[in-house]
Amino acid sequence: MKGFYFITDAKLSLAGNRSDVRAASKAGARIIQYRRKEGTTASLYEEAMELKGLCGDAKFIVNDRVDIALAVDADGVHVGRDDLPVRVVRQLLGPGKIIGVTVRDLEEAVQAEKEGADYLGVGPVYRTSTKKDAGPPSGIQLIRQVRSACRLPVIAIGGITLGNAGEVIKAGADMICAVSATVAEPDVEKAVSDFQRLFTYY
Ligand code: TZP
Ligand code: MG
Repeated sequence: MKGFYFITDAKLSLAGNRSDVRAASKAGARIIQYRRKEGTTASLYEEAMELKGLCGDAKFIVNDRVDIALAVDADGVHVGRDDLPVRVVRQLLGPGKIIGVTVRDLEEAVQAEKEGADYLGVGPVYRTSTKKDAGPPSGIQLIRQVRSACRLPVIAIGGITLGNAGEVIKAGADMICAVSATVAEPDVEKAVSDFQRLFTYY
């Protein structure tokens, strides 16, 4: 799959998750991830249920929380090193669901592929202040390395803007994810459309 991967961020958002998800879906985002680090399980469940209904043709992925993904019958889950291991997530979700894994180096990428991930979230490619513990930037070199060593779709994340997204796609990213460059923009639909359009050029 090629195109834009949207992630919610209620803290950075100007218009709120609901409005952002509607805008991202309208602009043609291929995947929409519900990412929320705070709040009760009840409120996460309720919001996930609502957002899933606004995704249209985009796949709906829940960050971290396998229980919420199962509860709302999401298309998949995105996990990182602080979350359940991929093989356990697979046991819980079954074969038909999407499991995305955050990887920060080539070794983690190869490992995640072996364990049965469906796509690799690679980064942070550039410096980012959106995720405080994202680690040091990898640069586009890591995108190239993962692209040539792994067969899974590569989703680039971290500090990506309209200005640098082209070189990230050229380095081999199948999808681009940009949080602050979309949710913190006054016109989220336009911002996502602009990213999505890059895939017709590169
Ligand atoms: N994972 C790695 S970097 C990141 C996440 C969730 C945040 C990316 O945000 P931004 O604003 O696009 O740099
Ligand atoms: Mg996580």
